[in-house]
Amino acid sequence: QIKKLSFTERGKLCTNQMTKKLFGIMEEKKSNLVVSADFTQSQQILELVDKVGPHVCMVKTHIDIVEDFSQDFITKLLQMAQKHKFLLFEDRKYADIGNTVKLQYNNGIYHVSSWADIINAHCISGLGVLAALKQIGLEKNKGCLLVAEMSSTGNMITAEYTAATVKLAEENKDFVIGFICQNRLSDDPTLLHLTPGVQLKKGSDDLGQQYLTPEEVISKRGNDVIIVGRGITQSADVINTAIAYKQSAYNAYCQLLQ
Ligand code: BMP
Repeated sequence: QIKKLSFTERGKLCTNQMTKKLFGIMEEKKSNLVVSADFTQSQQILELVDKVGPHVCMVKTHIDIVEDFSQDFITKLLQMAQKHKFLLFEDRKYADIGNTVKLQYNNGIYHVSSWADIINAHCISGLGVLAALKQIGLEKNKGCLLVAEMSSTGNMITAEYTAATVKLAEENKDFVIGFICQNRLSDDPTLLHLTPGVQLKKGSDDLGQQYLTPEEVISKRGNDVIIVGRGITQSADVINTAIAYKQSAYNAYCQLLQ
């Protein structure tokens, strides 16, 4: 049986300010739900986050799928984040050599480092990717998640790769706040386990995505946070569906409390 500390207790143990902040939001809103706002029009994203904002600890974006990107959109997104008290996670999965990743994070048209609280990375290219992201993110008090496992069928991540990623996270807790994963990978209560590939019913899509239920992800597998995209965004009743996911993930976590 997996046992967990409460979000508040875990927050107290954190020296990383971003993790502390996130645990604070999770406790206050009783939410370990992240919504993945995978729409291509900025208005759709803003409407979605205004509805689900009160129920999520974080909103995940793929900023490079937005067709009408503008600075004004970012300004409004930041206003929503403040209004509803959630963090912004840009799911860019940086994976190149350090110098390139640094430019991708800081420059281009998106200037991700100026607005995203949290980003993520594949450490496939070695230590440079993390060193580069840290050079920019650390002084801005940003956080980074490492992709340690994936939800998609046939993904090429091996157990050795996952273990090496966990080691990197544990050695870089000044910047790394946890993992994108399918299973609980570290006993360290200050590292977060965030799991995508979640719907209320187990299943799959037609392009290799595999879904587990919130109960399976949180209480059986011991992860901390669910990331839900289409399960919420394609629902006819976005608000009540978000509430259903929030309650199911939160109740599943509460069952594990020591
Ligand atoms: P959906 O719930 O609609 O399947 O969306 C899942 C989201 O999580 C997508 O934005 C996807 O890019 C992301 N994701 C994933 O599905 N599996 C992973 O292993 C890692 C991800 O970031």
